Amino acid sequence: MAMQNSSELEKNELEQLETLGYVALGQLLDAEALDCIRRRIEILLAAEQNHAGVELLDSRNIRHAKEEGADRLADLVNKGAEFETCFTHSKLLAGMRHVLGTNCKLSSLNYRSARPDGGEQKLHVDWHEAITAPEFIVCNSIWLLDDFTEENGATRLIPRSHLYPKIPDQELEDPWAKHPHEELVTGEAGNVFLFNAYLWHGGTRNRSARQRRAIHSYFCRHDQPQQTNQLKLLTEETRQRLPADSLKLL
Ligand SMILES: O=C(O)CCC(=O)C(=O)O
Repeated sequence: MAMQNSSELEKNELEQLETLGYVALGQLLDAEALDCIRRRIEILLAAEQNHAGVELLDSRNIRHAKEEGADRLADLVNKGAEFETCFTHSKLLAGMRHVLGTNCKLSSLNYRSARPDGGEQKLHVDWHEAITAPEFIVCNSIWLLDDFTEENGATRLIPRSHLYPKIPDQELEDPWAKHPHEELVTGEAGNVFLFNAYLWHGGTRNRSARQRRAIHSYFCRHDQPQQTNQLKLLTEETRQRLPADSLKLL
């Protein structure tokens, strides 16, 4: 693991990221920012309809199959200034750089909402294999746009599993089943969790009557292809708006 220490995260937070595979970054979105993001998302969902999420590719660059029970939006970099903080926040970058090295870049910035009675996923990692090299290649974060509770489809994760030699599909008889070591990511809207993308994780079923919304800000090592080709998709408007430091992350 690259060891980019940063004053933005405490030593114990970086240690937790290394040993457990995830860390809570705290409340990084205030009520006003949350409101702006939620309103923009409503507008995008209404505008994109069946096309929502079409830019989404998996870790082998294959178009993501539509997920029953969940709504998706992709390429948020080009879809509003509201989303900028989700890939430029200094605490997020400190965590990403600690795992991936200083020159890491944004791989994709997407939205996912678990609809009532939907959202259940098998345990998986966000890469097609377990870690094989001494360094990690991808790292993810989840930005809570609603409170995440035991009932509403909070993400589950298995602490320390980023170091396992196998991925859930190879190791588990039933990756959909409840895992004895799973923990739920719960917290108030506005909180952010950064997790090593090799950590076994997945959405759970939303048993509430309301959607459970989140943004995933996913990074990769500098020498890796991005999940969304950010420079190819970059619009002139976004290029003009973003400061040089943020553009570098793309
Ligand atoms: O939104 C969530 O709770 C997890 C989503 C996830 O892990 C995925 O879509 O790969």
